[in-house]
Amino acid sequence: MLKYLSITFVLLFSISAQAHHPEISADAVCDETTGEVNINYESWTWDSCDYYGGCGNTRIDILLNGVVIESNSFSEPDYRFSGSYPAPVGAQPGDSVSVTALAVDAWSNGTEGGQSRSTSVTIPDTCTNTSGTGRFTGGGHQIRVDAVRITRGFTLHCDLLLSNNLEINWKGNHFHMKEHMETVACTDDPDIIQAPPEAPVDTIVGVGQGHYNNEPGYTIEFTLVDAGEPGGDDQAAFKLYETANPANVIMEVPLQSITGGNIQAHADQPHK
Ligand SMILES: [Ca+2]
Ligand SMILES: [Ca+2]
Repeated sequence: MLKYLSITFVLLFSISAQAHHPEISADAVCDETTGEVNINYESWTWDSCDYYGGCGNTRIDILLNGVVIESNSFSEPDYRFSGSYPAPVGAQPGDSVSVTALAVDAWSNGTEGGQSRSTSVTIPDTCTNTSGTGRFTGGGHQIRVDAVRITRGFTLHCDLLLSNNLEINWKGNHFHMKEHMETVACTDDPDIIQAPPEAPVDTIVGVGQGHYNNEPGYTIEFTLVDAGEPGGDDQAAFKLYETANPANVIMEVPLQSITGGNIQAHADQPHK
């Protein structure tokens, strides 16, 4: 009898190991007063607490288009939480935005984390976001990552209202961003210490268009992370492709530590 019970226990435990995951629902809602789009989400534990006993989790990340924007936990009494976050700046009506809940920590019964569930929302016809908080600059020396250099210093604002500059050189090639199209996210990860200086954000993920070797019609996707001073922990990623033919990738550098220079996040500054 004891053996039978322990086998049953092992069986139940292995089922729960496969079964644990967060659930997610989300809506994109236009605030008619501010004209801004917010993404309202709710996440809850899939687990039946009575049955599996592992419904708690101390860290559930919420991601928009793959970028962590907030973290919370599943805890008593209802093992769920909800929140609201501005939709990506520059996203157009009809664009789809993915919303993901990811279990980062282990579940309360010891089951490892890593499970995720996603849904998507559509930017409404009635409004789009144009304002964001914070900006990023490259100070001091040229920023290097892999064989790619950001030259002339750059300025990238989280919103699309102010002037931006991004110029990249690699292996004799040149890209100059002419228009910052979309800020997918400007976020502050509590695990990343961006100071000095104090700044409300540490990561920018954006999309722009510009000239590749003086020819128009190219799109750049970029990620820049400020992880403090001097700059050795800062990270960058780039992907440059033909706008009309995204499969034609001209240059791609996955997210990695920069090997020279310094990325700095800042608070907004009154614009002249
Ligand atoms: Ca941070
Ligand atoms: Ca830095």
